[in-house]
Amino acid sequence: MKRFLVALVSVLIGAGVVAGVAVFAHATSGEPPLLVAEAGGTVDTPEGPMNSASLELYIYPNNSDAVPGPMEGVNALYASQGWPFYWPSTTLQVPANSLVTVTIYQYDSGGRVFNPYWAKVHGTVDGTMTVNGKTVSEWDPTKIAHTFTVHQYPDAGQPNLFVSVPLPDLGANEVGNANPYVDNPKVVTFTFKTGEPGKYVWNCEFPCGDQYQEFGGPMQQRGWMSGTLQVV
Ligand SMILES: [Cu+2]
Repeated sequence: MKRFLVALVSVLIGAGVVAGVAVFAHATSGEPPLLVAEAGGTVDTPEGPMNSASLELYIYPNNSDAVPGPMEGVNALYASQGWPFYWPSTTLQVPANSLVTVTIYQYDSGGRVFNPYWAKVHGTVDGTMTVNGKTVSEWDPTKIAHTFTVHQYPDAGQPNLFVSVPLPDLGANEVGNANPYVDNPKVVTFTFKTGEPGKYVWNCEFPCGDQYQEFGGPMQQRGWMSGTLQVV
């Protein structure tokens, strides 16, 4: 009986450690809550009718009383860093086999993107986006704030999905520091097609962080300038 109790206790301790590690890992991963695209109606396309959905995202230059920024897990530790971030979440879900329209309200300043490839629009319907209502396929590489760039895992056996749009900057003197920051953000819209379900990652390819080549800080911390895109 004693041996049984010792075994039972050690199993319980083991389970407790596993549960503790799981809770700790979740707390430190800082994955923001899931943001599900809003379903739209059926749209006629050259390939026939398709479902549609839409997502709205905001990019703020820093957090504020009105917009606290990502606070999940370890992200709360970075709340005072003044990092730029996507809002309200970087954990995105969109429907499969659909036309997904994303609108991004961009409130941050920027500068030159190292690689002009990221100043061009890739992977959207017609290869275009709109900026404040005007249709374009690229932007001045010296006036980029961030990018929204969807990749897939290198070894993923799922449909290819690559979408990247440059997000135009505001002039440094145009950027406010309190919500709503400024009255005239750059408003970017673009539409892409999803295929069968898959799990993708997305990030910003404009080095808006710190440390090595400005690719540290918010660039490498989930919840700020990178996240996941689930196609379901
Ligand atoms: Cu960025």
